[in-house]
Amino acid sequence: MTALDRDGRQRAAVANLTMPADAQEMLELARAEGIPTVWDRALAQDPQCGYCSLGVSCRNCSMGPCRIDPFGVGPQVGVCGATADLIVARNFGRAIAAGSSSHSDHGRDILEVFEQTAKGETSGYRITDEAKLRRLAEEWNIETGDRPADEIAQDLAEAMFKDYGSQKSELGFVARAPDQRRALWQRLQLTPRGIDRENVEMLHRTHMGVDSDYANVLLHGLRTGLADGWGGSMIATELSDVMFGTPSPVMSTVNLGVLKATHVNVALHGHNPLLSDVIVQAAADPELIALAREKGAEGINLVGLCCTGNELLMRKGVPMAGNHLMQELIIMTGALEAMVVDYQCIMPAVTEIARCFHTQVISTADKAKFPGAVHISFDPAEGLAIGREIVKRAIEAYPNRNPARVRIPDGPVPMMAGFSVEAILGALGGTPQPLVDAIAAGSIRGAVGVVGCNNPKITQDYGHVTLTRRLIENDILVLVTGCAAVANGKAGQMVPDAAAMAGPGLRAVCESLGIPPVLHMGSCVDNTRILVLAAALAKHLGVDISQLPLAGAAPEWYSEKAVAIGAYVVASGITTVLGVQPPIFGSDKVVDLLANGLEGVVGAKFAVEPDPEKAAILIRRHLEEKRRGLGLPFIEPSTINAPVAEAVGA
Ligand code: SF4
Ligand code: MSK
Repeated sequence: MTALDRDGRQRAAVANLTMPADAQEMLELARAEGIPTVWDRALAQDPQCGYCSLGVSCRNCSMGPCRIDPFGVGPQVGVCGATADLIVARNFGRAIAAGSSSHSDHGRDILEVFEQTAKGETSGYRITDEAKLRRLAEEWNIETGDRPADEIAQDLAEAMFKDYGSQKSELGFVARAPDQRRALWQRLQLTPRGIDRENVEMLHRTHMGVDSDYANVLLHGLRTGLADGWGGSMIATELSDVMFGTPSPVMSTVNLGVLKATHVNVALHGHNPLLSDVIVQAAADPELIALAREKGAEGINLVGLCCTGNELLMRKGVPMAGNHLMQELIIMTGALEAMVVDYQCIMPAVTEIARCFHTQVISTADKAKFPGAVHISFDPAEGLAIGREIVKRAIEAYPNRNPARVRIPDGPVPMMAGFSVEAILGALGGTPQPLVDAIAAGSIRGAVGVVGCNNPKITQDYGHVTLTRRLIENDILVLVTGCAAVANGKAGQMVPDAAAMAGPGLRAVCESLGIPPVLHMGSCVDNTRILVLAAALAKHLGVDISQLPLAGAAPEWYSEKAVAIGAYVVASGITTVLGVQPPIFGSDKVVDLLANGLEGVVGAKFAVEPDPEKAAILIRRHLEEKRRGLGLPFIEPSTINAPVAEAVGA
């Protein structure tokens, strides 16, 4: 069924916009109530600017803004003389720097609280995984012996803070990469030096009149991405494990059905686990549970959204309400008392839709305020008290709920999460050898990281679910993070029984280990776990990462962080397929370098393929090529071709 929006534009049927049934139900409700959502705003932007879509517009200085005519009739250079190649490369480089800065600033926030915790200056935090702390300290050449954990942690924090500066020639975690890769980075001057340094240098290079060689700008883009992947993001992941626990397999549930009509519902949204961890502690406080009962609720129900949700799901099994495009639809249930947000991927629109309900949006990071939200400033020294204050506010909102407007979609879906590298190696008996054997024997063709967001340009979850399904049918192990993980969870592809959906080789491996064919490795910053696993496999075999049958895919990406991830994954030697066209097609040279030339430089490249069915074929062929390079046997393509819509009941 189609309908017109407020301005008379033709809306698509909800089934064309989103695949999961819970989202379709809530989107129909939003339409019936005349409440606009992300899909309406996307329609209102149509047609989007063609210059910007091609990447050929520039507003880096006030002689501009400038744009290049892609048809070759109008201007072919900006006021300063910049060509389309340079403008596209500079825009791409700045997107990498923005994404890398976002992850790395998140990492620094964790690092600061880690240091304060080691000094005994926080409330509600502790070192949970001391064994991991000691392993990390040894890796960073910090004396461990029988020194107390807090002392070791302070030294480790000091060493990691230095990685943010510009004093070093190489980041600490670069030592994890195989020797061949490190030598290549050294030769190409891609070895990331300081996290802040590479990001700042990218902004400097892309100022008018600095780096005017498009290829040189793009190469620095790779270095900037590497500072994220092997720097800021990796610090975020590893220290989060030390403070909140290294994930191990855990069963939970996913979709809007995780909300409870009888409970005070609190959604934790964003990326940083610092505040949400203390909220989990506060929600278990008997005094607050008693207060919730006094107000007429049966208890307090915490649910996750986006990557804060993934952090909590991975470590504590907190149920997951949904991915990126669910953040407005969860408010439509009328059963959400509070949405607590930290930062990244929080649409400013959530406060507007919350005004139609009793939902309180509570912002917590001083660097991310939202007009219309209540702001409760996060302070780690008062972590637990702030967590309690937030939960109390949610409880106090419960009596304002209108029971007549409550509509929670049925049936949460079970999903398994918690596959840290430690958990995966643990399941394999402490060594990657069984995985190597399975790949060599052909039971597993290879492994692919399917990661990234939702984007209203693509039917929500369709790209993730379809690509993943085709890969596992072809005996390809899939590693997921971020919103891709949530999409696969909703589709029922992340339980051990989903092994039945896989090809015979992968199925047998999963059944023998009791694991799903799609492994949840965490949040966006946790893509570094995939790097660590790839590096461990390569080192074990004595080859470079680029020789392994691996690939990356971001079928529904939207964020600058995804561009940074793509940059470090490719620069680490893993070819990556994007499902949404990046704004680079205004320059044939940039496209040629990223989609072809890079292969000869870093042994990997980007590809763009919006159709996940075709992307799956492209990736399978890529893995076959890598297998051939290692002298491994060819495996026939799968003949299974199950309709993915059935998997989600759409
Ligand atoms: Fe125009 Fe050059 Fe200024 Fe960009 S940097 S806005 S292309 S003059
Ligand atoms: S939350 S960056 S929409 S994966 Fe990490 Fe999802 Fe992408 Fe945000």
